[in-house]
Amino acid sequence: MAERCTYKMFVSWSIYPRILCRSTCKGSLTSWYPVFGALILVLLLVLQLSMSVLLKTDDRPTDNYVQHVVRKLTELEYANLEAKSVSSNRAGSNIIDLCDAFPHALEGKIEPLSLLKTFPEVRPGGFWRPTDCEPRHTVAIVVPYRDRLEHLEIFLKYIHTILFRQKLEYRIFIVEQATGCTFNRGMLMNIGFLEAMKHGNFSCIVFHDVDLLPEMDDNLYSCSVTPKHMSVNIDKFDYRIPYDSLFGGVVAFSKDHFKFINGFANRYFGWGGEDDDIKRRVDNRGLTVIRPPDSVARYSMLKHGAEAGNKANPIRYFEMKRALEVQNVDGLSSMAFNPNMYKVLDTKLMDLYTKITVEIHKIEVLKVLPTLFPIRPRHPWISSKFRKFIAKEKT
Ligand code: NGS
Repeated sequence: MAERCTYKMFVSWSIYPRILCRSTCKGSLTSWYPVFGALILVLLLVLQLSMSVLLKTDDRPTDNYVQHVVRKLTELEYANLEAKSVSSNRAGSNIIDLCDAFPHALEGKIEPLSLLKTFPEVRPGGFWRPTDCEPRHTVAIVVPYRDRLEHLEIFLKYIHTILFRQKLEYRIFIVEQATGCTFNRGMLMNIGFLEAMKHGNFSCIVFHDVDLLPEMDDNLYSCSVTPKHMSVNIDKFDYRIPYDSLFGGVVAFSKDHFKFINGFANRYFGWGGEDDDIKRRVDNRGLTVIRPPDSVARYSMLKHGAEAGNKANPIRYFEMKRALEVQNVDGLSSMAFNPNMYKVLDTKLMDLYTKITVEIHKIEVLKVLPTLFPIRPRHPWISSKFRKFIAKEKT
């Protein structure tokens, strides 16, 4: 009888079996079965609830999946571009067709000979567009700069050579920070972006360090479906990426993506951290970084000693901790909110580039942030370091 009772309880999963077998079950474990049944039901409910909460808080595709899709897209982009590179220019036609997506002039490795070239076809301000076809991309190259004339001269020759071959409409903006304040790479890029938009309707912006020379001309200086990290393999690091999330050197953003992430953070004064910060901004907005194939994304770095004006930023790691917390406050948005953060001193059209000289006002930059250090320091020694730093900042 007891066996029959057990069977009934499992089949029905309800409290009825207890009523049904009240007369037959003899005060043994079986009398608890309805309680067990109810408990299991409650457990199932809790499980379902927690699953739905988990799914709700992270309903984005997993990183692995996104990376897989992006890798596929990159491969397709590079494979198809070559396939599509059949010349589309019809002889004798007045209509100018779109330039090839992967122009024939691209040779891969850049020969040092090209450095001897002069560029009479570049218009003042460093502007050029092909005349034999309609360019597919309108690109602003923005270079943060201070006191590296010998690098600038070499850089310009390399970059113009490549951009011609890639049949892009482009303009080069060198954004020079006037003396008097610690170098601020991120903010110079933001200023370069805002100033470039005054000179043309660029759909793509490439942010470029002046000491990096592209080695391959098929590393396309145009924008992809997501932000692109172009300087992946640098000779200085033996053509190996030093850490996986590196996003410094040369990066390309569509205009809309750059606005979407609120640009670079302005609060990094001195060397380091601003590129790691923008990578966090990109991730935080659900964008995935795309990279050209390893054989293409190769750069040489020009040698330089440590600069007096660009010492490592001692608080970069602390600032990185609040990267996401202040993403909406610190960036393009704060520059619109407080126009006193910088001043454009001069805009000059040079033979091969547009030179924008700016003055950065550190106090105004830091003023727009909620507080300097909202993160509670965990260790007393950090705390004293903080206090000293804040005291120094306020003077
Ligand atoms: C990291 C820096 C980045 C920098 C990268 C490579 O350590 O800003 O090295 O620098 N991050 C921090 O300091 C937090 S490189 O050797 O190429 O000048 O871009």
